[in-house]
Amino acid sequence: MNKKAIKTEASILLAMFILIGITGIGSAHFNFFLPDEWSMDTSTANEVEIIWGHPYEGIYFDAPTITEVGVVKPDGTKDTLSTTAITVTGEEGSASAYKVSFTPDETLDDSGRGDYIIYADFEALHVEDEEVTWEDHVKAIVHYKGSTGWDHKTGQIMEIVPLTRPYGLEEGFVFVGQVLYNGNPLADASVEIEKYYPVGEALDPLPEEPMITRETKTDANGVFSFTLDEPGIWVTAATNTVNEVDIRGILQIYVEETFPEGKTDTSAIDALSSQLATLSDKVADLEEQTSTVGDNMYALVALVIAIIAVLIALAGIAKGSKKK
Ligand SMILES: [Cu+2]
Repeated sequence: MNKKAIKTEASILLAMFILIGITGIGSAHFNFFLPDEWSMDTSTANEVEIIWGHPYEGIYFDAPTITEVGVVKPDGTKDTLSTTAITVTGEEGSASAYKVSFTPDETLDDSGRGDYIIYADFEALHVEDEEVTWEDHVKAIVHYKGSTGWDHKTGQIMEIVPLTRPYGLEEGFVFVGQVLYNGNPLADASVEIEKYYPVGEALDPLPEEPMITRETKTDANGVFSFTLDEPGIWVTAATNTVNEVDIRGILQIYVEETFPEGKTDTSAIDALSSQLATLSDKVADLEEQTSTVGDNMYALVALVIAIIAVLIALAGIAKGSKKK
């Protein structure tokens, strides 16, 4: 092999390493839920898919074994649920997943109105490619009419308890949560944050890894916060590494598309319009007078300037309300 060939081979290898780095081989796997509905109006069955993969990129893998799956009801009691095996199709092919279904419990007080926390615990799974062993404990809050129970604890070994009510949120809200390990606040823990995109809807090309999976840490009381800057489903995962196993508490948060539009406040426009009408009348008066008194020319110029200012203000308000 001549020198040139060796050089070419070396450049190809270097290019491959760079590419592997960019495409994010190191991006995080998460177990996550996809319920039919995040906010229920009727006491009907809510089907929940349970998927293992990269929620941002829409890449799915065969799901790890579930040890327990259930729902914490608004009164704090638990029902376990049974899983059905399903197949989901992601960006890079299909994978085994699960489905569970729950219905609000109408035998409870207030006909079962309140918050239902779906939770699932998984067996530890070693992922060769990423040289990590993950053991996930996932939860998500589904709202059914009443607002009691969203802060209930599931009692999972690793758990994120929301301090901000995790629904009725619009983009721009700040989310605050607390991480518990064995029921005690976990200080200085890493919390990863990643948005879910339906298959085929992620940015193409993908942004760099730090923009796909964000990270923050818990304070001395196990508390963390971050901004929900887009509508959709968010996956947050707190990690505690014990005996080389990454034990994770995962909480999902749903952010509404947009809040319904309120009535437009037109009071400022109305006030300026009436001012404009008054000024126009004065101009008309002055025009009559200027034919006889030349000194009033200055007053006329001042009034015209005032009218222009009011028109600019009106244009500003119109632009502002359009933006909303
Ligand atoms: Cu991964």
